Amino acid sequence: MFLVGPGVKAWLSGAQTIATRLGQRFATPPRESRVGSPSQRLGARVGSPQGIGTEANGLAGDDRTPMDSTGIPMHAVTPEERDQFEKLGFFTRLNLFSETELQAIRVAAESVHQRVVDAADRKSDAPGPGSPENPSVGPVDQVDNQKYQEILGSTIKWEWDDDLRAVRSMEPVFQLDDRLAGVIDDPRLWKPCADIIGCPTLSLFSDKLNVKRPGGAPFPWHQEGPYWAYGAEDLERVITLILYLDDASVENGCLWIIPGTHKYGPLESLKDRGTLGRLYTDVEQLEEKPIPMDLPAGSVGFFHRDIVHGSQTNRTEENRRAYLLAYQPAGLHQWRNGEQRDIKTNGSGQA
Ligand SMILES: O=C(O)CCC(=O)C(=O)O
Repeated sequence: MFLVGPGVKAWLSGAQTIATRLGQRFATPPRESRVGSPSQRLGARVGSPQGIGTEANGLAGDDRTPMDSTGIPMHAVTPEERDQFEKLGFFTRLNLFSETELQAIRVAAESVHQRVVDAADRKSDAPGPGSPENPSVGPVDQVDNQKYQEILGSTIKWEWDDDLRAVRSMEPVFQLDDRLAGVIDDPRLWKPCADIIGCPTLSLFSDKLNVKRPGGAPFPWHQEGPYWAYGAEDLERVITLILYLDDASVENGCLWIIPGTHKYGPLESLKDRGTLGRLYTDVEQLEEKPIPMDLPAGSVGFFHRDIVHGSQTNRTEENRRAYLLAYQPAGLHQWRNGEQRDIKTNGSGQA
């Protein structure tokens, strides 16, 4: 059965408007897709490991940016990082979170995943979708080969393959676990974003947990900007990041990005990929080459909302989990649920 619920409909109609507005901006003849082609392995080298230091994370004062012993703000963006962000649309920082911290975040992620699956399974026994017995679990909306469901206040994207019975992504998710809420307030994550967007205090725009199980499906090439355009209050000042909870490799489906593509703004979408094609980027028009963001667990990639990115199937036997956050200036509302969640600038982030 083809079901599209109100949430997904609103999302798609917003995306359609954007796709229509973009029109025929690029007339370059199609070329072979480059995912999987030989690439520069910039991922592990472009980052700078400064700002690291779980133990050296010393927060000065209650309500201020953490300072080092000389009064310089910690976690601040370096001129090199800023320059790279402007030119290429991203920078990375390696090993920002320790194994102990990561383990706590993984436990939180798995507990949330289990709650969602349990809630959905209980729902399957209930008499029909959206039943009053369980209002926190909505009906399944199927769009092309993807299934969406509202569960416990989160939009769940299920794995394409029903046999996996796993979630691909959940957004928002921090409301389900305080340990994730702590990560959002971690200055190692928000401070570089505050510097890039030039705003000292931030609010959460979106938080998303991507649980890529063995065999987990790819994410086609896309940009975040067109997804977010119709729901953001200050799209120009939304910045996003990926925190890897597991080592991310080409084999297990790390993120791939196409450096420099943020400069184009929203790009033309795919015409022949069903309803969702409007949200995927047609990469045949691009000269730039993709690179894998293959980084160790605990590393973070900060990237521009319009950089083209995607990922491949997890072809290993291990999980490839990641927590993705997007920040915006303080006082604005989240994308999915319209609620306001300002960043606590005294957050330690200790999960
Ligand atoms: O986690 C991944 O593999 C892809 C993430 C992504 O591009 C997204 O969630 O927008």
